[in-house]
Amino acid sequence: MAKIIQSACPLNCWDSCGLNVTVENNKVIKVDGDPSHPITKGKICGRGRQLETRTNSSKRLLHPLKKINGQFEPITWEQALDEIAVKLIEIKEQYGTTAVLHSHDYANNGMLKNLDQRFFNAYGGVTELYGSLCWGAGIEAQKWDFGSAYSHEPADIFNSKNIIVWGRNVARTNMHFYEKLLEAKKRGANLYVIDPLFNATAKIADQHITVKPGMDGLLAAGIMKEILRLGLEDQCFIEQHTQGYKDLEGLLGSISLEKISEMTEVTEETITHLAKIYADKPTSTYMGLGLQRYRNGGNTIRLIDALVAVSGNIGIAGGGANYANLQVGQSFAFEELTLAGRKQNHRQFSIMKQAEEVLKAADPEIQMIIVTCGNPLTQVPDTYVVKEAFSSVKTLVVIEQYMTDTARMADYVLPTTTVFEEEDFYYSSMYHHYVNYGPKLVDPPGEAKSDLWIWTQLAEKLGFSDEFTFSRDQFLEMTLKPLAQHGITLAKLKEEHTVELPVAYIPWQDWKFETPSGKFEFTSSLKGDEGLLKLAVPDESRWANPALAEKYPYSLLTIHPMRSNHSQNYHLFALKPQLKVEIAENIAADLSLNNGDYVRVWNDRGEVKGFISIFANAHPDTINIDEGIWQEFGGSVNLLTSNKESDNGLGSTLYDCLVNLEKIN
Ligand SMILES: Nc1nc2c(c(=O)[nH]1)N[C@H]1C(S)=C(S)[C@@H](COP(=O)(O)OP(=O)(O)OC[C@H]3O[C@@H](n4cnc5c(=O)[nH]c(N)nc54)[C@H](O)[C@@H]3O)O[C@H]1N2
Ligand SMILES: Nc1nc2c(c(=O)[nH]1)N[C@H]1C(S)=C(S)[C@@H](COP(=O)(O)OP(=O)(O)OC[C@H]3O[C@@H](n4cnc5c(=O)[nH]c(N)nc54)[C@H](O)[C@@H]3O)O[C@H]1N2
Ligand code: SF4
Ligand SMILES: [Mo]
Repeated sequence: MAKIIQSACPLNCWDSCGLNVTVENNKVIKVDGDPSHPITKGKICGRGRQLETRTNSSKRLLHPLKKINGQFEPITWEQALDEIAVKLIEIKEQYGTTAVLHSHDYANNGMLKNLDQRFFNAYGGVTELYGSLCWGAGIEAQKWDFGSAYSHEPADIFNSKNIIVWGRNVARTNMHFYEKLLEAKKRGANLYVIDPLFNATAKIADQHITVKPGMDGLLAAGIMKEILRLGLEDQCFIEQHTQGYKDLEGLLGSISLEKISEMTEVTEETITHLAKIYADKPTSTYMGLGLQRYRNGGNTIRLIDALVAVSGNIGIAGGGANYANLQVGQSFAFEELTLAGRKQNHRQFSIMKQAEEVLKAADPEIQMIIVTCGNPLTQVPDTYVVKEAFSSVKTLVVIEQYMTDTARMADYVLPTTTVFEEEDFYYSSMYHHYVNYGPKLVDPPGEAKSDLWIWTQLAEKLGFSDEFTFSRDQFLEMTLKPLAQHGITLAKLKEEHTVELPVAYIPWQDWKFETPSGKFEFTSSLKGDEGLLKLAVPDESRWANPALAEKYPYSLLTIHPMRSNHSQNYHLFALKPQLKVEIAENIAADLSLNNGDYVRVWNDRGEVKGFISIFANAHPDTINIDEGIWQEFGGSVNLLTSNKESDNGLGSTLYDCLVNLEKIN
């Protein structure tokens, strides 16, 4: 008999939905939304529904594989784990444990996915990645300004008179926030969308403001200039709760509004209009992650934070500089779970430049890469270099559900479970603050095993099995310890399936910031001279590099796909996916291109080919190709992107990318 069981979406996504999963005869039949979830209320997206296909697909990896003479051969788990363990022991003895690189991302939001760190720490400490391809520049920026990156609770949007969605593709990437926007509009709020693309959220906005990609920091500076000129700033907040205001005034005085309008390609009139909207409080700002994936990404977010501060929209209902919600992750204990104190050796590579670092590494050279929850061959910038690096190491181990571009390169591929085949709980530090429980619903196919099982077996072979003699429940309980005082236990989570975490609904309401000064810092006291705000521009722009802009006149965005979570769904589509090159109308006119034309897009790093789709109302000279597409379908788009880090070192510059384009046959 079919049964419907509550579960959770594990995907790296703003929404962290509650699911209702229909199971019959040890098989997942259907994935739906859980109507009782307080935020996601029974609605889910296509990626969530596709978890059924992700679980049942005949393309699943079913057996451990070893590459022998260039071909994958199935081997037993015993052989695979024995051989990997022997290599790990030899590497430790000969080169030291940091000769192993752990390459990962966050493809699964399960708490127990963090146990990979426990394994590597107990092994002795490997080369780890720091920074984030995703949101790194902005998180660091808000740490400098506020002390941390916190968002208002979802229902607070109904207190906003004006809502600014700044570079977040809400209708596509954050569907439950989109529903809130529709409701807020119905209740009378005005919605403004600032984005180079006329996306589905822009379509419901009262006004869509297009901006030259990467120029949002300057736009924020222009809006602040106008706020000051019109005397609309919040004097009281500035005087009592901020530091570095004089520096900010100096910076704003160093550039004219005319120049800002020229550089941002936004009219002076629009900038003045936005100044009035910010002053007509409460105005909330919801930033996306796209707008900080530039060389100047840290400064961009800091200037937007400064705008929210100057206009007095911090710590008030209906306001906020909403970017991420780190309060969620901070609710749990990680020390005991990951055994951070156990590592004896330590080396870090930036996640952006991991490939370049592998190629450069000496003392010790990288002997082995182990990949978990990531597909670097499609997702990490500068794919040529990633390919070179990942094929240069002696042993590449990839723990995967599918034969991805990265898995294809591996020496060992270890088949792992999907969400419904193991127990865990799931959360996202991006939007809402509810945690969802996901029980084990079905057995994995073939010989697929959970990541935790793999770590446990390897730990035994390496002589630290004691660190893994805990049940799943015991591991989960470890992380929930700080929540016991709030009555949140594993038993409660299992019973209720979704539990609200004790976080601030309106962050910074007491205006006590987590910065060194305790104030909002226009000039960060964490960083010396580096702490001053700057009017920075993207590296690949006519302002920073006119010669490059001459050769490559178009800005390339590679935003997140509608129907796939990054690279996870393309191979499961009924129709073979194609690479779509979306271009602004002026490019189509200049190059006489029509929908469906086959084109080559290139720069000094690489090229991809695909089919034209003309994007109405996009900012001039802007191109988009959705990210995530596999090599066999025309990818990776990261053949074109740069592995440079953002200004503050912790973010990517994936959208800071100039290209050229031509029609081919
Ligand atoms: N469908 C779907 N949803 C997803 C994901 C997915 O892969 N697919 N991934 C999830 C993950 S991991 C993340 S990080 C989030 C990301 O969520 P978002 O931040 O919404 O998505 P991105 O695709 O990173 O950024 C897209 C928006 O930023 C705009 N943008 C780009 N450059 C600029 C700029 O310079 N200025 C301004 N103002 N706007 C700019 C783009 O035009 C686009 O509208 O989405 C999550 N949700
Ligand atoms: N050009 C460009 N590049 C981008 C982006 C962009 O906007 N443009 N976005 C960036 C962003 S925001 C992010 S977050 C990253 C995402 O980068 P990744 O996290 O690397 O991308 P995914 O495709 O989500 O997942 C990678 C793999 O993890 C596997 N996986 C899923 N669950 C599990 C599990 O439980 N265990 C194991 N071992 N594996 C699992 C999946 O099968 C998948 O193949 O990409 C970044 N790259
Ligand atoms: S991918 Fe995001 S929106 Fe879709 S079901 Fe999962 S959590 Fe919900
Ligand atoms: Mo992300």
